[in-house]
Amino acid sequence: MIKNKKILVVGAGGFIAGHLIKELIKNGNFITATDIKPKEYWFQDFDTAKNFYSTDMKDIDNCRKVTDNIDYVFNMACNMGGMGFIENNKAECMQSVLINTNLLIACKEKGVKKYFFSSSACAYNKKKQEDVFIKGLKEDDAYPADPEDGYGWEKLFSERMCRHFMEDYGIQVRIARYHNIYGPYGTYDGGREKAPAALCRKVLNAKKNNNKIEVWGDGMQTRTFLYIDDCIEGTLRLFESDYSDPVNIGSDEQVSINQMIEIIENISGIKKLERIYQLDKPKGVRGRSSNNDLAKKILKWSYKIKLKNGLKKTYDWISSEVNKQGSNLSRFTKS
Ligand code: GKE
Repeated sequence: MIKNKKILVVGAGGFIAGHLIKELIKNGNFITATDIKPKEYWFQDFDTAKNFYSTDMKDIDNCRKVTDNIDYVFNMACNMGGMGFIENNKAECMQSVLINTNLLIACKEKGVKKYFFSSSACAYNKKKQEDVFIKGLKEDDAYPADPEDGYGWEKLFSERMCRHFMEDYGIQVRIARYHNIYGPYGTYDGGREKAPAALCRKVLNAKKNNNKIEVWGDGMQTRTFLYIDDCIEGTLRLFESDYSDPVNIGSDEQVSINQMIEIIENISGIKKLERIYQLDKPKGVRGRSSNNDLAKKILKWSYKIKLKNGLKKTYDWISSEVNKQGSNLSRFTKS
């Protein structure tokens, strides 16, 4: 367990980082938190973490300012979202490479000991994800390189940048490839949302109007989805391990989008909705799953929360948010 350390979390206003900071504070660490979004748009608030900076970490001087007297850095920052965002903002997504590169340079200058990089399943070779149900992707399946356009290339390039900073300058790096993380405080509207939250929102809306649900693609495409609590546990175990190559932090509970919609319909108690399949919408790969053999072997970690249980918590949270504030888009649309 990481305790009593001075930790910089970059991308602190985002979904995963918000949950990570909560856990790090609980374990008695001193957090410096940065995000490009103004603080009122951060997904979670942390009054107990004294140092907040709303600043652009693509700028190396800003990276230098916040890495003074820091033990560990978690780089959770990138301009991203679900397929609806990354398919239409490739140049924007690629620029996140500036955050990781400048942050590593600053860490090297300031003598930061250990560095975490949040990579993604989008780093995997697309050609290995062309069938609906595929064998879980193993870490070596990222090569030969053919990642998701834009966002996936940034993640793969930044993984290698981390590796070379370790080889050449000795900074310890830890790299997780996240497989579609979902849960409360995740974006559920405004264009950056991923499928679990988007479909929860759509089922909620369908209850209020025409009992129809718009689905991107034919609904046969498959994914695995990891609940946020499992993600944080796996992330902290990886960080505390001595393993510096990329590791899958994901689930191997592979479902089609149609199957996920059925799970959400059962959670909501609504009768079966009429599916409207939008074949022109962003679809990403045809099939994806995470092979967790390496995480089990080196981290003694695997996910615990089954999709139906995680979706129940997510659906209930989104429902309460929508009822509380209408759709609280303001927090999710400010970039
Ligand atoms: N976002 C969204 N919204 N996706 C939908 C919807 C909808 O209303 N309806 C169906 N889908 C389908 C998409 O067409 C895609 O085939 C699948 O759900 C998953 O979409 P997603 O969650 O937006 O994103 P992907 O899993 O394809 O890719 C994401 O993977 C993550 C890592 O696993 C990336 O967008 C990143 O968020 C990240 O790299």
